[in-house]
Amino acid sequence: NYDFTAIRNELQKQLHKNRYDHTLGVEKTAVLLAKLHNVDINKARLAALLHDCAKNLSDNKKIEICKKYNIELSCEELNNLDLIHAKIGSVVAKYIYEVKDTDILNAITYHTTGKPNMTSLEKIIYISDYIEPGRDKAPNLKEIREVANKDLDKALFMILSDTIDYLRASNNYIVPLTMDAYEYYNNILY
Ligand code: DGI
Ligand code: FE
Ligand code: FE
Ligand code: FE
Repeated sequence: NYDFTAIRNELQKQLHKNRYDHTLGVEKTAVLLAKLHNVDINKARLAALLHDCAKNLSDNKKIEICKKYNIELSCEELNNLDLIHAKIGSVVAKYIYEVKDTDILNAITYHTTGKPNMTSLEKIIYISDYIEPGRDKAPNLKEIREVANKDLDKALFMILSDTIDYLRASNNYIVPLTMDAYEYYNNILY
């Protein structure tokens, strides 16, 4: 019952060309993973399409939306507004695109950091964001793509691990939720 063509057209207006192309790559990958792992395909498609819908909003617009919807921001988030495009994207999906499904909204909210105990849909969006065909810079992509077809938890953990390594190496602030997700999946897998 969602008009995916209308949503794509709107996103094409809202996003830079490279970001729109990335979005279509995530859509394709998420649909494929949904089929392989028995997840609702239309939910995966919608979450994938909207996951970065707030990515190219101006800083002022992001802050305006946070105020309007009472989204609390930590100092670190205020200093790195790109970190909150996922949270804001979820709010935009809810109030502008009229998405009501909380699994879809959460998949958008947690697509950058991950979190402990994710649903299959949340994992698929997190993983698809990292492995879609347009991505080529991250290490181990070939292996992670193969693992993702068989084992979502394992692929998720590989991405969390590589992301944390990368953030440490570049002296970047690490969101507590990213570490929580890493610890959680490290515990249940190993
Ligand atoms: O929006 P995308 O570029 O498609 O992807 P994304 O929303 O997953 O954002 C990717 C960036 O987010 C990537 O450069 C790693 C970064 N990131 C993920 N977890 C953390 C983080 N950055 C910081 N500073 N801290 C984190 O915990
Ligand atoms: Fe993103
Ligand atoms: Fe990501
Ligand atoms: Fe993305």
